[in-house]
Amino acid sequence: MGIYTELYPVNNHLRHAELLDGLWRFQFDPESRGEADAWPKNGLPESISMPVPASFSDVFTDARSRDYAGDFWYETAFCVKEVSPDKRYFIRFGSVTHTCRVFVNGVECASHTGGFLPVVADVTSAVVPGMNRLTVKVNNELSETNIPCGTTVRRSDGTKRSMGYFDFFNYSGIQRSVYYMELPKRAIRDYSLVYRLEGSDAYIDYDIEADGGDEVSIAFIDAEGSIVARENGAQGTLFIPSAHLWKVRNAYLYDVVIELKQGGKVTDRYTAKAGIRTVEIKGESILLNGEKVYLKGFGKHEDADMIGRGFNYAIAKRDYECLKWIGANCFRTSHYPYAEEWYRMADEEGFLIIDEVPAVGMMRSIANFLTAGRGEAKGFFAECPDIETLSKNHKAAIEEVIARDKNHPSVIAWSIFNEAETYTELAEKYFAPLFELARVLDPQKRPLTGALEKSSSPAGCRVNKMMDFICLNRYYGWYISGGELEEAERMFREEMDAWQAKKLNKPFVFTEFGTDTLDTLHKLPGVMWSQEYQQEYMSMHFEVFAGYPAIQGELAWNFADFQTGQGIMRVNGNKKGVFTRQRQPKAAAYTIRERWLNIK
Ligand code: CKX
Repeated sequence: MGIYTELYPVNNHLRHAELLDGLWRFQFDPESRGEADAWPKNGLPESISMPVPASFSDVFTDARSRDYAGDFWYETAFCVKEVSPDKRYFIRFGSVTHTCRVFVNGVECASHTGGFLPVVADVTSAVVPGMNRLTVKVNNELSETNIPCGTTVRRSDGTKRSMGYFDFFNYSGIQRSVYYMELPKRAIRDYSLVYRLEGSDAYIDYDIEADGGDEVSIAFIDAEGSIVARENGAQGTLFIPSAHLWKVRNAYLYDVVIELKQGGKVTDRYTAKAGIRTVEIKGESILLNGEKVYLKGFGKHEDADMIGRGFNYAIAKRDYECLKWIGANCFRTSHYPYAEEWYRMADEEGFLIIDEVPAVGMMRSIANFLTAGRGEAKGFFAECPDIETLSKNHKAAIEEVIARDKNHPSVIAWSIFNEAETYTELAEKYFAPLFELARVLDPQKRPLTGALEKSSSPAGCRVNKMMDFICLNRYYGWYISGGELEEAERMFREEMDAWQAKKLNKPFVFTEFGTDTLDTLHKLPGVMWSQEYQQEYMSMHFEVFAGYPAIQGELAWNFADFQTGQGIMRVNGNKKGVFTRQRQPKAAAYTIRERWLNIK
């Protein structure tokens, strides 16, 4: 089955999972002296307290700390009651942004590159009974060889400044929950489920990976608590007659119980939720359980006041309530995989997710939104200093996101990139093996896509042939013909006619369209940045969408206003939210709601 991110932590009499969230110790290390000075062994010498999970930036009141780039350290302690030869001990971080090394009692136990997927440290050989010191060295510098792409420069005073080739603040730190886990020495490591429907019956091909155990079993339990299917063996097929299907905004979840026995005794048990559903692309349609589905929703960010990109249940819950209120059924995890809790909540609420890897910024441009919005991208791959390392990190993200999210019914597609160069031979060569990899790795063979900016034109794009459905990010009426909606509509239709003429026989989904809008500005007639203009812009798009049957989804940009770097085009962030950063509706939210509640 490939790599493990260790299964999402669960607690039962055989598995122990303890949250280490709270106030940790924290220290910047601009001269990178922490290792030479043995901080992992001796402790952080001048630390301050820092909340986990949260981005570090917005808790500070000075700009240098907020914008810090370089090495920084976190430290906490955890308790191991007894060290048993029958157990293995782990620390599991939801993510550490962007690279890290993990030490327990001064011993290095793991390192990881990539800031949006789990970091799992097997700390078995480093723990002692009683209190243990956990130290994490983090680095948040951006480069062209890791994703998301960007660059790190030095200011005249020698301090570092990271500049993303992307339009969101480079929030970093320990932004997701951290668990201390005790697992049986021989444990259930991974499982995958693949669904086939025949009439109202479901067949579930399963594959369980467990340490040295062939006495493995799996059971599906329905909402009433009855076991509806059970099989023994690491691989096999479960059969559920008259199965309850997981449907859009009408989710039915079964409990899955996987057990590992040794000598007739249960030695490990893993429990999870599962939703039975199929996803496929047929011609110009997206089918869920064989039925057509039209995607309505947003590109989002993990972004909020104070906590930055830190996961917070209340914010996620509010977001789902706003999504329900407005009539959405889908979102794209632009531009990186989100905290696992988002997917668990989507599974429960019946939302569809286009799961995106953090491959954003493959375009050498700091004001990338202008470059991409106007189709003026000059290319990236030809000058990338080390394309092999970039590709290795990109592949690792694909591998890890599929390993982590493959069993979520909410995940209906993988997005391999956002707004990358796609119109050169180099780009084609770069992306072909990545799409291939994703196809091989996903047991459910979900559709693959990538979000195309304006330079990826119907005539020039060489990557859309690898995609099962085509995602377009377009800004007619904003970056192109801003304030001129009639002219914008004409140009928009021209491009759509050109796509239509290609007869690709694939669905199109708009993964971005929107206008920066100030929640304080009203103007009649509408002008750019006013709430009225956002409404008119949306209405124009809805008319265009209706004219092209291949368009099978509309994910507006963005769900909510979000923080970006500073610049003359950004007023304390990107204001394309249909909701404010505090999750209150702008006027366009009502226009959209009126439409989406009426699209069945
Ligand atoms: N797309 C066409 C990527 C997003 C930006 C969005 C914007 C751009 C537009 C480029 O991350 O926020 O400019 O609003």
